[in-house]
Amino acid sequence: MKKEQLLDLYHQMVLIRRVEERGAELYQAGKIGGFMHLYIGQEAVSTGLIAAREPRDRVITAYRDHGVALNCGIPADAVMAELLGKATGMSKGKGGSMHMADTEKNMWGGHAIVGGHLPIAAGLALGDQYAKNDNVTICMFGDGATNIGYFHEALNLAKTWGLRVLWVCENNQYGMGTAVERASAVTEIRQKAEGFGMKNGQVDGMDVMKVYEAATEAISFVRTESQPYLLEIDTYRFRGHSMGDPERYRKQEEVKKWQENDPIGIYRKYLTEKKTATAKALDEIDANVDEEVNKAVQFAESSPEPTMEDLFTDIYADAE
Ligand SMILES: Cc1ncc(C[n+]2csc(CCOP(=O)(O)OP(=O)(O)O)c2C)c(N)n1
Ligand SMILES: [Mg+2]
Repeated sequence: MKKEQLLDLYHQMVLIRRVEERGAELYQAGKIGGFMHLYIGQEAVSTGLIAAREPRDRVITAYRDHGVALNCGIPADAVMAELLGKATGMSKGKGGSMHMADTEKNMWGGHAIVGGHLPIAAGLALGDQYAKNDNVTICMFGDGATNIGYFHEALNLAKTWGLRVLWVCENNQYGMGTAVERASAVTEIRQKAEGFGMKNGQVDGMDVMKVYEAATEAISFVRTESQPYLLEIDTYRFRGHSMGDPERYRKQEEVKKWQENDPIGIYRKYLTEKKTATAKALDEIDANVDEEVNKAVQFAESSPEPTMEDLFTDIYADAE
């Protein structure tokens, strides 16, 4: 990767962190409605993964989607406005936190039903197979989703039909308040691919470079072999499951231990040790991100609400 690309990854990770920190403040101030799930701690996962795709490759994820939206190139203004339910949001303020999407950027959502988007990913890949192209669909989901029937149905079809899907399990150790070992028969999620004869791998999700390398390899396999692949990415969410989670299911010492492996800190160390950038240059990126996020908040707060008429648009697709 060239220096500019390496620094762009740093920018993306800090941008996700700051957008969500401000989002949390606005939520607590009552300016954001509905559920909101923060990605803080998991930034290296989507950043490394999406850096490895080509723009023609599709991305689809669950409700912890703000980072994915930003990595796909949706501007912070549109993400912040969507969080605040404003008409200038990328889903016109009608989707909110869990439904970030922009198909022009090949970001196919933002889905709130656990596991519900896995069959949709298989459908996207089936569409590409019909169209005889070699686009890859990257489908991200949590560890909890792998205990749901949809996961098994979608992986089975993908392998049977040779669909180009990179299945990515973000194993953040918990599904709401339930630890992986309390809900899943195997704690190494990648093993679940073995039952479908599917190639699989596992990578440290706190290190953006490791994620990028593993994802590059996996995407290349899926594209050239016309076969699915399951990549387990081990990570941790530093905040609660959603806003207002009292976190009685885990100890603060455990959270602190993972926080010592902050993905942004690890990447800063990598960049400075490799002399790609000085600490001062990275601080400048931090300051630029602060400015970018301040502007996004101002944009969102001063944007109009959707109108009553907007309630009746975007319900049915026009027949072509
Ligand atoms: C079908 C369904 N069942 C239950 C829920 C409630 N629910 C929301 S998030 C969640 C936990 C999912 O955990 P995981 O897949 O590990 O994702 P994470 O939140 O850790 O990113 C549950 C059970 C839901 N949204 N959909
Ligand atoms: Mg989880």
